Amino acid sequence: MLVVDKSKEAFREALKSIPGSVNSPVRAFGAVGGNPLFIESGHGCYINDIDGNRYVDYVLSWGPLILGHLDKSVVKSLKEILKKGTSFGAPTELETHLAQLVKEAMPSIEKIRMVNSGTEATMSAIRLARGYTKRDIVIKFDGCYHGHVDGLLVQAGSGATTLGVPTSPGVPQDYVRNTVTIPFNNLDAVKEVCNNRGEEIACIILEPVAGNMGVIPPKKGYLKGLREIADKHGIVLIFDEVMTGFRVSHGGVQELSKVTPDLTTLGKIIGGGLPVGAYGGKSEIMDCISPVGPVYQAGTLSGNPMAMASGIATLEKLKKRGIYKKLERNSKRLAEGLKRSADEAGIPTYHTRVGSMLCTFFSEEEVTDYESAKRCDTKRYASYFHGMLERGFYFAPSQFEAAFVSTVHSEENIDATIEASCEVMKSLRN
Ligand code: KE4
Repeated sequence: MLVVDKSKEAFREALKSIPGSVNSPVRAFGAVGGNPLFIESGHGCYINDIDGNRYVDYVLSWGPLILGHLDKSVVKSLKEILKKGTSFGAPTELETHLAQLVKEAMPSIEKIRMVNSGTEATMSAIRLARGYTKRDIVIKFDGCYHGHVDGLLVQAGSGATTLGVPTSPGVPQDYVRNTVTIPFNNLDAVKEVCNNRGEEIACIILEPVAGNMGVIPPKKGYLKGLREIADKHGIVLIFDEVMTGFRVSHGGVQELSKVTPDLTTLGKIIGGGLPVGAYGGKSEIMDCISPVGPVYQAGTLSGNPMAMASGIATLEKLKKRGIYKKLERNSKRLAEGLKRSADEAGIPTYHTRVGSMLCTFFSEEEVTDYESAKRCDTKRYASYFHGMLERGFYFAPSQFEAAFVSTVHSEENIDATIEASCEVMKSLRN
């Protein structure tokens, strides 16, 4: 049994000042029960809670820490920057450097604007697509999550689904009347909407590999089909690669699928653990953004030196030969082992993986969209989560999230995870 007395005390103390003791809802353990662990530190693939328990971390701050905690080159870069200052509210060459690293990896991005979160990135990209096309309608997909943008909090995934509020109160009907939501992986439904209203539609935004209803890859031909529909109707195709960018491969899903979006949104890994988001794409579209064009967007700390330095150190390291090969090898080893642990225990599960993001759905059926994801046995997921936690393995406290592998998870870490999973899966047999 985990001793978490200090976390319990910290939870009680935090509740007096912070709603649910958390600054982001999905951290609250709402879907799995119990109180959140309060974390003291992280190093490599481990995190330590304030009670001194150590866990192998598969959340990695929800994706950013692909190099693990306290990567040496990230820490070194931050120390260097700290000698010069933290923020100037004026351009620095660091911003240009990070922009160039992103463009190298994703050639579809000719121009890019830094912001401070994935939410800001998607919010800005939507406004830009509307300004560029002079159209209002946005198509999104059930279960995809693009941050807490008012107009996109409709049938949203991640924390919204975890907490059972996929369409949030407080968002006026007026804000969502221009948002059309369509089931993920259903190309015919997109065709139908676009054939009827194509000339009103500003953009289609999606997670090209969904990671906020668990991990759900696109069906064969789906992304290519969306590209063709967007071209036919003059619609801006936005790949929200906040999670998948530099995660599923160096160039993200657009590299793996060879399908090119018009705009891409990024976050997480490009900040290496500091707050960053970005949106970018064709110059013709990006030049509509102020101060070049009329579409307004701004941010006090956008492109700040600390976040840029952390992102540069991370992306420079990710250019190293073989780093994604090793990540692929270890992620495959983990995914196959977790599947084996469930099969041997006779527990029905459905496993997905793209690169180093993966998911164990507690489901007897294939999970290909939001409806099938929502039919998962979330109670059984909660039991699995706690069983793994007690054995020192920290997975996402929700069935509707991804597990992430870092470059510093060793084969030993992975084999120990699989061994623990075998025990926990057996314990789930009724
Ligand atoms: P942020 O505003 O949280 O930086 O990014 C929003 C966002 C946008 N697009 C995608 C594809 C995302 O996955 C996210 C954020 N992901 C969640 C994890 N599922 C962040 C965790 C949280 O909300 O605390």
